[in-house]
Amino acid sequence: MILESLGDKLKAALKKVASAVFIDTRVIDDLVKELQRALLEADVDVELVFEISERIKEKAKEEPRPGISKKEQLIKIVHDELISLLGKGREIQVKDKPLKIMFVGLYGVGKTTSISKVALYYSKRGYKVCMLGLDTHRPAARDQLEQLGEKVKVPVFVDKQEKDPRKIWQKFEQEAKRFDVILIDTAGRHSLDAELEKEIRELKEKIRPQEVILTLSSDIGQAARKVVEGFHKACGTTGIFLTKMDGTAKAGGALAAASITKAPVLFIGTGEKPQDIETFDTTSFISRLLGMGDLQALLEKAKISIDEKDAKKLEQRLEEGKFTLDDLYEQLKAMRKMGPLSKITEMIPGFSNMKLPSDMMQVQESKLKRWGHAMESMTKKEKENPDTITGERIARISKGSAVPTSEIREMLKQYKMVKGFFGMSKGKTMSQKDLQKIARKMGARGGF
Ligand SMILES: Nc1nc2c(ncn2[C@@H]2O[C@H](COP(=O)(O)OP(=O)(O)OP(=O)(O)O)[C@@H](O)[C@H]2O)c(=O)[nH]1
Ligand SMILES: [Mg+2]
Repeated sequence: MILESLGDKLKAALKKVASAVFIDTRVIDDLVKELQRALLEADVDVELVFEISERIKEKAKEEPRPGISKKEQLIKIVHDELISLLGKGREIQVKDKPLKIMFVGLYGVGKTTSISKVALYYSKRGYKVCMLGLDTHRPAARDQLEQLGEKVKVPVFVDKQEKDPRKIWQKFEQEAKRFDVILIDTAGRHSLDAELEKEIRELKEKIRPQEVILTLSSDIGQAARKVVEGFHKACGTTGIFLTKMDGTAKAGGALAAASITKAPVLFIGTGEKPQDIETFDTTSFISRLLGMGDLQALLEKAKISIDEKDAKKLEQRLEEGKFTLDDLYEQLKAMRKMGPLSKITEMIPGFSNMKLPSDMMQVQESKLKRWGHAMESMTKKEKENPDTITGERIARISKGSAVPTSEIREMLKQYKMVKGFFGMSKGKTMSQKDLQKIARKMGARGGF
């Protein structure tokens, strides 16, 4: 897939959001950081990356609409911001015939090749298409266009003697009117210098095309902004043909720069052959890039295993220092559904960089069941304040539930441990040492 590595990085960042237990500023900051790294690696303009980061942080502060979880809201914000980063695409309609499309761009970016691709695209759709060669700068340009015309079976108009492209247009203007779509090839330069600017401006005035398409090579990277802005200023580009998408991981720069001038990417070139053309639809491109299908599934799964409201409640209880045996039990049940705690702690903000032994907090299903039974034999007060459970009470509970006293003691120890564990980590990052201490204690008891 195009921009595979950018896609992978964005997907990974969003998956973390989807599986996070709480969405707090740390999750948001981490997400933004990862997004920045991924976009910069794909060569998106630094300023644009900064803008998108700020907007995501700002929007993430808003309360989600009813029925939408904080997670879904955050993923939607990223999705929408990426779409706005690339700009809304559009389809060129062949309305007023002939539709004149003039192609401009620097040397060797793929103008002539792209014209033959667009020619094939429209002729396949039943339109009468012709190509007109106005690149008088490079001697071989007109031959190249003729050859491409033969390949895609579209008539080509060229004049190999005439040096002034405006005169060539004059000569073929009448004849070209018989066609639905006229595709006009112009000359490139190494940079958008005064000479090129003058040439395309004069041509545009003379031809009055409905569309002026800037052909841009997708490996242009950070330089894209300057080129896009320059051409837009010189000749009011209406859209972009992005070439060579097959050959670069850095296309993010060119893609994102397109939105700067509101001249969207209309087509992308994905190879050297005339059929290597795709129309560009921002929404579906972004959905593909982010793997929205996968993400949706992940969100669903996360919803089943841990209810966000419950998670919030738990967070609050922990903050207030109220953590009951019921809470422990519910958490352990939820964790069983989601997988080992070490996996889950990766998703909890603040715990993400802690390395837990993989079997820590793994409670066997059967043991968890017995703990449940023991809890049924406890009073509400006991569950809310397990520290008050003395040896005598343990014996009573054991009798009532048929759970051995040793297991009840173990459960109470676990409770203390988890309470301490969360209490310690809330609001500050635990050191690796703290953690190892706890892990050793827990591991030694072999419980969860
Ligand atoms: N891989 C790949 N190569 C492409 C693509 N588009 C164009 N090319 C190649 O890029 C090279 C330059 O293409 P041209 O169409 O001659 O470029 P141009 O902008 O017309 O060049 P000048 O007229 O000299 O300014 C050729 O070798 C094309 O085959 C694309 O989408 N993918
Ligand atoms: Mg050319």
